[in-house]
Amino acid sequence: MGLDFLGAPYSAGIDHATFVISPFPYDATASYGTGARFAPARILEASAQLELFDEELEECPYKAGIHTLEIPEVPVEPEMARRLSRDIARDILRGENVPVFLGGDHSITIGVIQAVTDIFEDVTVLHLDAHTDMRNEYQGSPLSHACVARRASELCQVVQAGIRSSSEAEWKHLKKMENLPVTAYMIRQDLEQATRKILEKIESEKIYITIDVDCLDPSVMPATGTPEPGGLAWFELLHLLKESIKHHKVVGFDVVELSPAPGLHFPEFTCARLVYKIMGYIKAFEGISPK
Ligand SMILES: [Mn+2]
Repeated sequence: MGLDFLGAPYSAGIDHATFVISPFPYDATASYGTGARFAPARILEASAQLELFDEELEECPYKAGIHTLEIPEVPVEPEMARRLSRDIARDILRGENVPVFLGGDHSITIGVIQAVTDIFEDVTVLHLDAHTDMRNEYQGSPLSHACVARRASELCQVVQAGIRSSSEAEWKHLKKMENLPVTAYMIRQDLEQATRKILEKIESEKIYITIDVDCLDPSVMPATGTPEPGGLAWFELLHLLKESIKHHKVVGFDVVELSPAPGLHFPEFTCARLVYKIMGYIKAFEGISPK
C-alpha cells in the first residue's frame, strides 16, 4: 500500500493535482551520517498528523491538490539514480505540475535540476544549506551530495543562503564567480537585510528551491547527516521562503538530508510541516485554485 502525503483522504488524483510528491529514498553518496533513504517514508507517515488548516494563511493548502507517487526502487549506482530522479522530475514538469522531492541525500537534486533547466530556460536555484556543496568532485564522484550546487551552477544561477561551512577552495570559487552566499550569520544579524540580499541576487522570475534540512539549527533539526551549529531558526527559514515565494514563481522544490533518528519523532514532523508550509505559500501567493 502506498503512503500519501497527509493521508489518503486528502490526496488528489494526478489530474487534479498542483503538487506531485516524489519520495526518493537514496543515500548512497552520504559521507558521514547515513540513513536519509529512510526519510521519505517517515515524512509521509508524519504528514498524516499535520493540521490541514494553515492558521497563518487562513486556508487549507491541500485544496490545491496534492498527489503522492509510489516510493520507487532507486538503484545504488549514482549515475542510474541521477537519471531516475531526472526522469521522474521531467514527467511531473511536463504534466505542468510542481514536483516536490523528498530525499534522500542531496545528490538526488542533481537530476531534478537537470530536468528543471531542460524545461525552463530561465530559472534560479535557491539553495538553503549549511554547506556550500560547491566541490567539483568529492570522494571521486562528481555526483556526490557535496557537489550539488556546483553541478547546478553549471546549468543555471544558484543563490545560496544559510551557509556556515565551506572548504577554502569552494569559497575561492564562489568569490571568483562573484557569488558569495548569504551566510547563516548574516541572517541572524539582520533577517530583513539578508532577505533583501537574497531577493536582489535572484535574477530570474522562476525559482527552484532546494532545502538541505541542515540549514536549520541542530536544535530545530537534529536528525541530519552533517549537522552544523549556528543554523537558522524555524521562523527565519519560513520568512526567507515566504518572501522568496511571494516574489517568484516556484517551479519545484525539494527537502533533503533528513536522517531519521530512532525514538525522535519531531524531525520528520518538522520536514512534513515545512513541505506543507511551502505548498501553502505557493498556493496563496500564486493564486492556485483547485483544478
Ligand atoms: Mn548540507
